[in-house]
Amino acid sequence: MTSARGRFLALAVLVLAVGAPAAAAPVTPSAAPSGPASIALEPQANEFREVVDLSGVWDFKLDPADVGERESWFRGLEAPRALAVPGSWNEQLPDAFNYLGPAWYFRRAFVPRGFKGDRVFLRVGSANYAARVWVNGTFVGEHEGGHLPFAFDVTAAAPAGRPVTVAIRVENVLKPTRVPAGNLPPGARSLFNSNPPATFDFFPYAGLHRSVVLYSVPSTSIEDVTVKTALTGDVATVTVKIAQTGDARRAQLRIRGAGTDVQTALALTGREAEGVLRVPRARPWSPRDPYLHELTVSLFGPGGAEIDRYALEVGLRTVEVRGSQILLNGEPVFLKGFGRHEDFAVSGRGQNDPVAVRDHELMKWIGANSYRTSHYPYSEEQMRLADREGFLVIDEIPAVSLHFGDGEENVRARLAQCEKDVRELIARDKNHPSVIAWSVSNEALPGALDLSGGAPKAADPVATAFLSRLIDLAHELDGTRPATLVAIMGAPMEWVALGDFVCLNRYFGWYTQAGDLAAAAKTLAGELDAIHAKVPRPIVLTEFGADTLAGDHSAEELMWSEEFQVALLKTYLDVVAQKDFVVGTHVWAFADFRTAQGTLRAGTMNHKGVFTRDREPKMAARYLHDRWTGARPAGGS
Ligand code: BDP
Repeated sequence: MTSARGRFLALAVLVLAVGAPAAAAPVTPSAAPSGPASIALEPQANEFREVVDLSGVWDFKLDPADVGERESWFRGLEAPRALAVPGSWNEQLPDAFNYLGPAWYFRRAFVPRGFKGDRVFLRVGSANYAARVWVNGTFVGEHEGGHLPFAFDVTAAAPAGRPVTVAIRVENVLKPTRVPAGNLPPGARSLFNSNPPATFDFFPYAGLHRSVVLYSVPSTSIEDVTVKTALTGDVATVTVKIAQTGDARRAQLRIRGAGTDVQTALALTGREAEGVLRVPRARPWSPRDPYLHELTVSLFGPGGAEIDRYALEVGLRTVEVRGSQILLNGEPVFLKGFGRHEDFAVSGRGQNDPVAVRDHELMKWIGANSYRTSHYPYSEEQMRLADREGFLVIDEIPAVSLHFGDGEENVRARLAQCEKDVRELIARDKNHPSVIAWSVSNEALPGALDLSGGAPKAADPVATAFLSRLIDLAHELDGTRPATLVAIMGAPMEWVALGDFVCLNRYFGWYTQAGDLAAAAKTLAGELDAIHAKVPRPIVLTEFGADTLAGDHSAEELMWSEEFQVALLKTYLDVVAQKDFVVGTHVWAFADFRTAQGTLRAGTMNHKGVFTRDREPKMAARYLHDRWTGARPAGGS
């Protein structure tokens, strides 16, 4: 048993073990960059807080010579082009498809008068990959890593009741030290030989992918809320830890819903305090009944008046790994669903709420109850959709195709970025009932890759220590959820064994044993048994699938045809149905998605979708619908 797993189980037994609070630098109003502010609480508007969403069409300019900063482009752009935020620039601008270098966003806005006397922040939902930010011409801070939000205190730079300018320089230059990496030195391990030179199988879209907002909070305010839920019989225990900025002495917690209205007062003697709410006759959250209660946290001033409030939707549920099962609310659960991407024509990786809503509708139609945020954190809106629609989500950091053979310094840089991603992800998503596990990497690459399904080679200890550190960190920050990593075919057993449950991506019958599904079934069955014998924990098959050209048909079930995709999925699901330790099947992928150019990817697309990129069903969608919604007993594969 690894130390990571040992520690997790110990915490799981305690159920309500208290996790570390989200990392948050102290915030001081000042014109100079004060370091990043907490991103734990998504901005919200109420009597005490205001939000101005800056989504829309911004001024934009590519900066291939990288002169913008020297020439003060943060004060305004000469001859700007128009670009929509959120949205990647690559498909909005036909001449910038492959451009990943620096580019500038600029827009004018107005800081509402109502912000007066409050602290004001600028929050960017996602800038891929690195961003530097100016407000009214003043540099306020920078951030590395796509897919996760960052915020800066701009109280001094953006006075209330005045016009404001926001300038953001974004670049997505592919580098070996980034996560995920690109532009590897010759000879370094990479699965893909593509243009742009990514190490991963999805297009490296660039730009402001989620909204940019200005928001205000009172000078004494709620900075963080961490909710943990436990169920004993029909009583739910909701443990709420709050952190404040300022010196309030009194808070109140209140939970409402399903006929419940329970509150408790909380005395504050410092920055943090914890209170417990007991909900009798609780209505637990589950995919079948994703009921959300409303939790409100209020702070009170010295005169007894309410001075700040934050509301949160809470699902009463527990998650646990026991033996070879994953338990939701104490009952074994089977994960049916997909690996997905945030990907759509023109908007690229930009937040596209209509597509997200349709995806969740289609997943419900098909009978899915689960997905993985492959291969990076999705928008906060999608996480809230998952909560309300009842999906069980494996929430993943952008650590795809990690490699370890390019020297200590690069490995160390990537580890630091991965640790930052784990911290930011858990700070952001820790209160979502839909999130049942953290995934700290997808398909880390062993030095020598063997796809045969035979006994794997021994691991590189540096790589094992790297991955183990990330699992440990997830456990340290959140003692209530399992942590895992997703193993590539041929991954060393030491890595497979690091997670609280095992996640495997398998492509027998496609990349190996091409077109031979009988051989694929045999290899898969044998390998599952061999892995379970060595690591007796639940297994989720997190990827399996076949590239399929919509409209290509063949009576012989030939590769690339719709018939072959159905046959391959059936083969895998039939094998899994014989293995009670396999507790989930995520088909790769939900929909076709854009990749970099390369010989493996016709039409610059990965075609393993069960739906096309515009969300039309292939034959496999109907097949899965029939299998997952109908004939098979509950808990089947
Ligand atoms: C796995 C990766 C995934 C790829 C998929 C494929 O995890 O990102 O898109 O295989 O090759 O290697 O389709």
